[in-house]
Amino acid sequence: VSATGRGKADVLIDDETIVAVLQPGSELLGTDVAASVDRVIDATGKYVIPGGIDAHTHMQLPFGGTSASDTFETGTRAAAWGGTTTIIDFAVQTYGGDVFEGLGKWHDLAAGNCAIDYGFHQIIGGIDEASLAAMPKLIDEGISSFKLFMAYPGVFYSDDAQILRAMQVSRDTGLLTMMHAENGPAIDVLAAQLVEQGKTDPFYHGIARAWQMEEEATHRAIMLANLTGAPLYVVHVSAKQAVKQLAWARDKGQNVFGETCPQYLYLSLEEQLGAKSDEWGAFEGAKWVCSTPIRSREDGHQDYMWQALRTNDLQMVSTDHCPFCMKDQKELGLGDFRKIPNGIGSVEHRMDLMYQGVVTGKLTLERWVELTSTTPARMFGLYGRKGVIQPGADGDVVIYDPNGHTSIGVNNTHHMNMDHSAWEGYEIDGHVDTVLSRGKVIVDGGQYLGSKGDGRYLKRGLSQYLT
Ligand code: DUC
Ligand code: ZN
Ligand code: ZN
Repeated sequence: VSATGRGKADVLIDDETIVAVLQPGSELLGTDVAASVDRVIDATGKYVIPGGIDAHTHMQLPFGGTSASDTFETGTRAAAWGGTTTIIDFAVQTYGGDVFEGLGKWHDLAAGNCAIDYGFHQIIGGIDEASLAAMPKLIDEGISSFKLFMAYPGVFYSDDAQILRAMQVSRDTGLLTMMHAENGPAIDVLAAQLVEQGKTDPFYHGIARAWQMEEEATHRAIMLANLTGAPLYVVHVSAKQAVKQLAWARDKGQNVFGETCPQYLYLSLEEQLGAKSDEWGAFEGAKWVCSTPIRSREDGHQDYMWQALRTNDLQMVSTDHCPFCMKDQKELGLGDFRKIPNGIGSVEHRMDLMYQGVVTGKLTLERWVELTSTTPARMFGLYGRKGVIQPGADGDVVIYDPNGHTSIGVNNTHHMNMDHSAWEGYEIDGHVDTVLSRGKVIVDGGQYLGSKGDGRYLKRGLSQYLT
């Protein structure tokens, strides 16, 4: 299955590289291919797809007084289990810090530890003369995109003047501007007022981060991009109103893109409000605290997201994988939702959760591949090597069994370094059987066969969606 069609074929891999896609039983240079190879993997009755590309992860991210609980080692291994063979993580520069020092730190964390190939985006958490001057040089480092935050004042936040200046660099260089679009200063006021009223449960996180805050920031980002001519990619879109802003800008011809995440397609504020456990009481809802927040099902956000994926008003699905344990991490926010570290762990489940869109008739098989692999490769300058099964591409191949079954959750031994799962109890029609990373079988028959350090750093080119 590719983004553009499906058919029966044999995939021939030599060492790390796909060298041919052949009609079944065909001959190559007069030899019977199947008889002359070292190993045959029989994928009869299953889908052979390009390995998943999760273009939004945060391994080991320092956040909210703690750090995301998956290391590059545990997080990329979990990704491999779930049929993802490439991640693009976010290196971090903070206010007053040096961009290349931040990047160097991320290289140190990842190098030699990853199960699958990885690239980086650069978070610019402090726009000043030094970081603006450094940004164009990121391209030589294989980094063709940077992320700004309209949220989190005092942490990663950029004001409009800073955003404008960074977008001018984006326009001039072809670096893709990625935006966390939420009005952080207004959200922080609402959040403080809720806490003052004694509304401290996790559910109020989503009330403070109202859809108006996302729609407004998305519109502002679009207009700043329009003015400067910067290409814009809005991350983790969760409000239907924000999607409408993106669609409006795209319909005018602006080079704007949107990503959503599985949590915004499945999880809801209503379920978070109703969540209670013996262990945690209403604080159970902390498992689903992330930003942008999960939103009301009654208001139709989830249905709208699925539709937008069909109609290409949204172009990609990434996870924003940013896991925290309940113990010692999420529980920092007991009594004050503002102190719950924001994030959900899903890197292992994205391919399965999105495949359910195929099972339920919301997506075609081809669209599934496009949203999870091919468009991410094109968007972030990896296409040709990644995101496609064709001669010359890396041998990143997943064999997916539509007749298999996957029970998700920590009690079903997920591989992420978390003491809970936001997805506990989800039952998947389908199963990741075999995963190849650059020709090496790293997951097969329920066994992990890879090793730490298999994954290499990917220098990315410019986005293939630049106009
Ligand atoms: N959102 C999250 O949920 N976690 C990390 C950062 C972010 O923007
Ligand atoms: Zn974000
Ligand atoms: Zn993120």
